[in-house]
Amino acid sequence: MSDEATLRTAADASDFRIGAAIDPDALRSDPSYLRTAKSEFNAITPENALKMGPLRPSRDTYDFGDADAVVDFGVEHDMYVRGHTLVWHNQKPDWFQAWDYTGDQLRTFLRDHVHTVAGRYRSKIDAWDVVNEAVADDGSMRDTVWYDALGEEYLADAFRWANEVTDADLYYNDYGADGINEKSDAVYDMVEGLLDDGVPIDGVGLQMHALGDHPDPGSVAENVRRFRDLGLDVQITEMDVAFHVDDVSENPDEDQAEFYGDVVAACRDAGCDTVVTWGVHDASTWLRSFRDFGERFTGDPLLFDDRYDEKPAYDGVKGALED
Ligand code: 9MR
Repeated sequence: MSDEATLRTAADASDFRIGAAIDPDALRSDPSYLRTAKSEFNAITPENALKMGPLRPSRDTYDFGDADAVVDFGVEHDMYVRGHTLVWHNQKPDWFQAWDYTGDQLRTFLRDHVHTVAGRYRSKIDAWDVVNEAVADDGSMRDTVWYDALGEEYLADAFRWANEVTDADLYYNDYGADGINEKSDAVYDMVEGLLDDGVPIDGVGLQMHALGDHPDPGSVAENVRRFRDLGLDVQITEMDVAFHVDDVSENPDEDQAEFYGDVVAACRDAGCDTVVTWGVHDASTWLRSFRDFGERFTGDPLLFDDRYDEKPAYDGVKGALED
């Protein structure tokens, strides 16, 4: 393969998908961002535009402007589009806080939300994170507004509602469950239970926010395999790689590159064909602006630097694809 090959052509050549989370404002305002996104990636996920908060200015209305912009960009450039996310406890609309709902009202609201949003993108979105982060770090069910008002049944309902209106593959997505650990054991048990109940779930998304602690790639491969053995697809959905600021390795760029490459290789060997990075370039990472994360972790977790130059991590991923 020639040096002119982009990540995208390398991914296409090995039947793999490399994606990035996308911000609609950057697409509109920054030509380098747009050029990098479309030439280097063959998959995208709207980073925030499809979440309930941005989509629902009021209880009865939708604003699809930003979501359409990102999804249409992906379709226009022949990319695999991941939808993120239909049911999550974070990024709910501001008005939600003051809403004194009954359980029935909330269930109807959530069903209409899933039907409207998943239905709108029926032919455009290839995979949906139907439910995001329903499991707590200790492996118990996370105590969210949905769980609190609707019970555990909200998970099965959400997948069934999505299945009624879209042909997309339907995913459960979570963080901290990348390798074999207490939380991924709990996710495994949960999705196995959903499958036993005939719930239409197609896959599991491992977010892979490798912040400070980087999971062992061998353990990631083992984890991917056990979900594959259940008959599910597995994708790495939100990858970024950072270090604790007080524990940065001697060669962070090389270590980051090696980890990226190892994860892509492990994922591929274990039967997963998609890795989405959580942003296009370091300047657009959530880590720099999110609560105290920016103080705790190095803020250059992606494949392109602030000037859109390729980093060693870029070569790490490309090398793993070309192997
Ligand atoms: O990257 C997203 C950031 O811009 C938002 O402010 C934040 C809100 O909670 O969500 C970030 O994305 C998260 C994703 O939706 C779910 N997994 C964790 C991601 C990083 O926090």
